[in-house]
Amino acid sequence: MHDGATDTAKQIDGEALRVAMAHSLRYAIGKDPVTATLSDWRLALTRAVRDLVVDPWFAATRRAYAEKRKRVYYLSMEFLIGRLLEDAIHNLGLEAAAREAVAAHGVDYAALVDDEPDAALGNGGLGRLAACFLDSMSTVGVAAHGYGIRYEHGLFRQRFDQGWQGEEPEDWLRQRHAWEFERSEVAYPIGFGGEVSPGEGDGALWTPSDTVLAAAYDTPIPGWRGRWTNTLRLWDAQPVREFDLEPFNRGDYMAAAAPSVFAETISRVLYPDDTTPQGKELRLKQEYFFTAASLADILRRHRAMGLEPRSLAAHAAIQLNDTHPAIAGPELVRLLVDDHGLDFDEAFDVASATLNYTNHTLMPEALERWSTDLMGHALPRHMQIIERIDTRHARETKRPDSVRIVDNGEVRMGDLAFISAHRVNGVSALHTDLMKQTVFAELHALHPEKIVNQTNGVTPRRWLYGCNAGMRRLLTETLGSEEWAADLDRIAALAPLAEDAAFRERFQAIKTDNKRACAAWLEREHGVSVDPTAMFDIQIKRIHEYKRQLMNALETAALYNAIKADPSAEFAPRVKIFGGKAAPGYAMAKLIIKLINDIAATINADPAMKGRLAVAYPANYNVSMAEILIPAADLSEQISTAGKEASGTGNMKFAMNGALTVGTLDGANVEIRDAVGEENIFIFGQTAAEVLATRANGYAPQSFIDADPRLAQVVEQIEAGFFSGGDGERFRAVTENLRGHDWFQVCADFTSYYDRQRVVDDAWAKPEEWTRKAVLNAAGMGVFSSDRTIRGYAAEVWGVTPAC
Ligand code: GL2
Repeated sequence: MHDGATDTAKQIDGEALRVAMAHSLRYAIGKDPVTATLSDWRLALTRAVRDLVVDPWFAATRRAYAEKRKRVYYLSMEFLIGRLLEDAIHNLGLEAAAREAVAAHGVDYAALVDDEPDAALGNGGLGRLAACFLDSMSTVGVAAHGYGIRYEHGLFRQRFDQGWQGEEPEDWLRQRHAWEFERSEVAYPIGFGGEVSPGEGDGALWTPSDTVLAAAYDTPIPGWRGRWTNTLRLWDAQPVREFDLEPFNRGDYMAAAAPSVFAETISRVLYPDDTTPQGKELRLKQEYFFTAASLADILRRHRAMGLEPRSLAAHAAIQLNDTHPAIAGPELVRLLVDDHGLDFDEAFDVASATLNYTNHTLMPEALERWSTDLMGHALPRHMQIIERIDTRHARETKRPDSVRIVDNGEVRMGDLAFISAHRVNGVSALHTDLMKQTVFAELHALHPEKIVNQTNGVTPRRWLYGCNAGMRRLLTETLGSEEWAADLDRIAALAPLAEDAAFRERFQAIKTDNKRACAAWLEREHGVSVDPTAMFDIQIKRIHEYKRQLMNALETAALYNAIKADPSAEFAPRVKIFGGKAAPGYAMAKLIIKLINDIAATINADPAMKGRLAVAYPANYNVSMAEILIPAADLSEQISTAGKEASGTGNMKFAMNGALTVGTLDGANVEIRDAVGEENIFIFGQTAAEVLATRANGYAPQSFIDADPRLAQVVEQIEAGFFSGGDGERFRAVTENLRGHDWFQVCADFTSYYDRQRVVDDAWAKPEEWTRKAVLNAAGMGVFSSDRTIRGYAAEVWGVTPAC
């Protein structure tokens, strides 16, 4: 591992960067310092930093060619990257220079960095994982391209109207995106619909009825110290011709613009559904659009190196991030057969040796299925190929009827992805085991070598070095250099220091500083005032019934009741913080948001709660908000119904920043417990097996409500409109569900959760002991660096050797 020796990033001092900024402001932005706005200055710094990325970027590309490196292509519908400027500055070791340069221009550095809009090209964990992987592939030196869609509008902006979620379009591209390079010469026609006629051999001639252009935009992704730099290539949908002249001449301007409207719709907006696909035609078109463009680009690069299409698997590994790009199997076969003249079997062998598939959820409703009508209409040639893949698989495995890709008038994309892949992976040990036992049980029995586990990770550059300056300094001083940021295993050296009182004190002081900064931000941006000495108990993630924000809200209300009933009782003073968006069409999730906000309003308005309990729900949770909240957390809520959260990644970010976890044995929580020790984490609730048994034995949530008066009281209060100004109707859907079905077993786990929270209270009462545990949590997090994850994929899925 490196210790600073061969860094390729050009070192530049503050004065040189100041000059570069002035130059960019003038010649790239076209502004003069007198009229420059904060955004102009930000763009100027971005351009100056981007210039410094270019040489290491070229160097990595040259090296990849010279060493004939096998390339990794990461196809993902989502890249939740957030802001890029500070990340690049940190990776390139430019922070001191950047601060000095910005100050020399009389601009506030923090305000400048904060001016960058979040690139919110993703919904949640899956998209953020893709962003962490980009950073890690560049840091460990895997020659890679990320491929996705350049959405004009990322994930919607959330606002609260009297506590109800409202949505506004997001427009991150309104200001120019100074990181990207437009590649107008790289554009591929992508067809839809139309007719297929037989061709030679296995080939066919597809004549699409509509065609759009996929145009490339490249963003360089520099790794740690610029030792390697990869490319994120996002596709923008453009019309093949801007407008039709004939209707234009007639004065029919709407008809004249029709071709560009159809084309541009494809990359207009990110679907805001997290885990539940809507089966909309536009979504299928988006999926095919970016997958087809990416494969065309991959094959072009392969040919440009003088290589035969047959040898693709030796030179390229393609990773399908969930089933969204699963059409890659049939598309690659189509290209190889129809355009390159391979026969079907040969083509399928190449495709299935090149493609790999990551599954991110077990919930059966989340596995994409497309009706054969829709697929046959939108992609007629692909429908033929899918049927052929299906028949071949059934024949080869001698299973003509079980496991069919095309089943009941639907194409099952999970099965298609599995069958088209060389390796299939789950994202935590538990998830991978459950995959083998449930969704892919039959396919696993037929192909026992395919499924492997690659437990998720997060990049320590953004999620520790970048977001927690205090911890960064402490770690660098303690570990002797900044290299821990690219070799997180070094953090294990903190473990013995958990016993050192002086060290604990410094560790705790950093947490307190972060909490103060977070409290000031909450007050300034969201108008909530909280006590920074109270425990910051945080649940931030998409709002989903299986994630059980409802259980947290019920526990909050029960704690409120307990404090009211006995004001002298000892509970840890807490600030409960929630953050997250609900899919706009997910009525129950939106109702849960309103309930949390109603409970918050009731508690925050009660003077008896002062210094004891407060609830904050800042609107519009995003990556940048996470970067403020995570370093300030004392307690991390990871309370999904066991067996439902494939991995989670927020759980890792919190523990890395010294928060303790209260959680179920779900997803990567299991591995976090193993890494930090059972006594340093608050596990509660049923196991995945117990959840299934409870359901199988005729789960009756009412019996759990009857058995716990604390839960019964809260449910009755909600029904009586206690938190909602006497409106007993508002949350009927919530309480009826709790008493009736309670699919995610909130009632079954409530008692165990409430009681565990009181153990958390006891632990909080012993600050030395709490900090000891917090240090041990951070010390155990080496394994949850996404660098480890990428090295795992490199060795076990892609067959590549990292360069760094
Ligand atoms: C998810 C899982 O729900 C989550 O547990 C996992 O950590 C991430 C990344 O693997 O993937 N699956 C999914 O569809 N979304 C996720 O966050 N949106």
